[in-house]
Parts: sequence; C-alpha cells; structure tokens
Amino acid sequence: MSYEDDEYHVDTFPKDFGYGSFDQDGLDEPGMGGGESKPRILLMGLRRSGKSSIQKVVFHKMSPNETLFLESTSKIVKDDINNSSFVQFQIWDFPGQIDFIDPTFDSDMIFGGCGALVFVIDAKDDYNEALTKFKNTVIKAYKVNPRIKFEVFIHKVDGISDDSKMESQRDIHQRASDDLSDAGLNQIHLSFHLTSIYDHSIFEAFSKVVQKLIPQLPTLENLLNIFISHSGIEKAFLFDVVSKIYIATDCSPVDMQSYELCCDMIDVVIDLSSIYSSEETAFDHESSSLIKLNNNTILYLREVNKFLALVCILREENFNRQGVIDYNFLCFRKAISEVFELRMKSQKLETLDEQIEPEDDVVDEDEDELVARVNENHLN
Ligand SMILES: Nc1nc2c(ncn2[C@@H]2O[C@H](COP(=O)(O)OP(=O)(O)O)[C@@H](O)[C@H]2O)c(=O)[nH]1
Ligand SMILES: [Mg+2]
Repeated sequence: MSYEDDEYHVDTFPKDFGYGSFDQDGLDEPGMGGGESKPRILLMGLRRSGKSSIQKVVFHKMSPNETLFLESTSKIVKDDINNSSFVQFQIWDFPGQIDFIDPTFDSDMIFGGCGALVFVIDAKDDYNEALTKFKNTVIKAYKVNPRIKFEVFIHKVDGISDDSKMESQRDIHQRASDDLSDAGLNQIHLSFHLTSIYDHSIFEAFSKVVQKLIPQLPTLENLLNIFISHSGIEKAFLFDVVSKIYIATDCSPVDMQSYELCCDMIDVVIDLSSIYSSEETAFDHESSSLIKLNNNTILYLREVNKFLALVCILREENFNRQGVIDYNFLCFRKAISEVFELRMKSQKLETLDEQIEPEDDVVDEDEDELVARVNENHLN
C-alpha cells in the first residue's frame, strides 16, 4: 500500500491562514514520541459516505458545493494539521474499499498511534453494510489500541427532519452497541454525532473530537470559567481560527446558535482584515473586534495567539466595564501561553527519553498552581 502526502491549495483563504508546513520528525516511525504528542485522527467509512468532503470543508475551506466534484480517494491521504498550538494532529483519509484482511494493511502501525477513529455513516443511504464494516473496524482497532476514541458521524443529515435524525441515531446506536456486545466488547465507548457539511454541525462535531485529544483541556476550561465569571461574560469559546473548531469553552452548555454566531464573526473579522491589511498581519496581536447585535448582545473577539482567538458573548450593559474585561483577558492570555510552555517542556521530555513515562503529575501540579494564581489576579 502506498501513502501520499497531499499538497492542498487553498485559494479561497489568505496564505497565512493555512497551517504551518509539515514537520516530519519522527512522525512516521511507529512508537516514536512525535507520534505520541501529535495524535492521528482516522477518517473511515464506506465509499462516498463523505470522508474527503469533511476533511476538505473543515480543514481546507472548501465550500460544501465544491465537494460534489471530489474524486474518490484511492490511497490513504495524510493531512497534517500543524498550527504549533494545542491543535496538532494528523488526519488520515482512507479510501472506502480498504480491506483489513489485506496483508499489506499494517494495522499495528495504523491504529497504534491513532487518537480517534471517526467512522462516517451516510444517513441518506441504507446503512447495513456500513454497520458491518464499522463492527469489523472497531474490533480490529481496539485489539491493536484500546485507547482509541471511537466517534461515529451519522452524516449528510441535511434535509432530514429532526424526528428521523433522532430515529436514525437511535437505531444506529442500538445496532452498533448490540454488534459489539455480541463480540464480547461492550466496554467500548462509542460517541455519536449528527453531521452535515452544509451547516455548522460538522465543525461542532469535529470540535468535540479534537477536544478529547487535548490533554490540557481541563486546564483550559478552568481558565475560561475563571475568566467569564470575573468579567460578566455569558459564554466564551477558544477558537482555532483556521478551522473554526473550538478547542475549549466554559462549562455552561453550548447552544448551536451561539456557536454559529461566533463562527460567523471569525469569518467576518478575517475577511475584513484581509482586505485592509497585508496578508501576514491580517490576524495578529492587536486583532480585536466588537459586534453589537440588536438584542442587547455583544460579540467580542480577541486574539490569543497566532492561531487562537477568544470569542465572547455578553450583554451590552456588562460591556460598560470593558477595562475590567480587557485586563482579565490579558491575565487569561498570559495563562494560556504558560500552559503552552508547560506543554512544550513536557513534549521535550518525552522526546528526550522515549523510555521514561512523561511525568504527568509534575505538569498537573504546575497547571493547578497556574489556575490558582490566575484566579487571584483577576479583577472583579
Ligand atoms: N447532502 C450531503 N452530501 C454530502 C455531505 N458530505 C458529502 N456529501 C457528498 O457525498 C459525496 C461523496 O463524498 P466524498 O467526500 O467523496 O466521500 P468519500 O468517498 O467518503 O471520501 C460527494 O458528492 C459529496 O458532495 C453532506 O453532509 N450532505
Ligand atoms: Mg474520499
């Protein structure tokens, strides 16, 4: 079997908003530390279930209509999502017809360094065959690597009524779980998402998949909770600007509409700044933006680092204290960069000595201390 590193051309988006270049260090060697710190997300499912479309729409700004002309994938396509921040992984897009019985399919290598397996099922199609393939895939993958997160995308749910969406989800969930318990594997946890590339559901689902692969997630959530509670903010999302997936949010529930508003705000900010500034500076340290909605709500965006933006939703009257919000934001931004540094340090330790387990508790302790310190510094 051959692999291919695909070079994508992103022409609907300024160059600088693409992800950095692919650093190959140690990634292709099974068992190397590089693979550990940069988990793989595998996209699997039957032919034409929508795998390549998902990857292109979420990570390469392809418009959903353009996916109609995607050619079918004949090799595994590796795509490196590398923005040197928290969102670092590889996506492997598989051809639908891949066969695990095939001796050239190196399942140890493929599932070994895999963080999440996204299995795409076309909800508009008869899904019996997909479920059979799903069962075989999970059994095989779990044997190689029991730590894989299994994510099922019940896909193409655009134009399907809410009732039948729920009905498909219930049915697929039931049958997939039954299949696995028949195989004696009912300890495997499956997550289900209803998705479509024609709305924000695919970004939301991918956000959840990626978040599970970020070891620092609890710290990030904690920092967001502290930030909003001291600043009179209702909801805050920490966005990966390039993909518009959110890598963390505070603990209040996410409603789809708020998420969509924040996504649209990022588009507006980037489109506008691309017009009025040079490509390299369209999103930089000074980037911030304020949108007042006609229902007393404010959307406030601040740049966190080159790749991350914080988008907040708050009531107009709470924005009177913008000074406090901005001060608290600076504390938040500083804390985020410290979490990064800790992450870098622990990654270095990992690569220095592959044999020694990374000292997780040391990092945790540092992160706890950091959260406590940030809490003290915040203005009320
Ligand atoms: N209606 C609808 N069509 C989709 C969606 N996602 C993908 N498709 C279409 O499904 C077809 C197959 O997609 P493709 O990505 O090539 O599937 P793959 O073989 O799994 O990689 C294409 O014509 C896409 O336009 C979706 O969310 N909704
Ligand atoms: Mg494909």
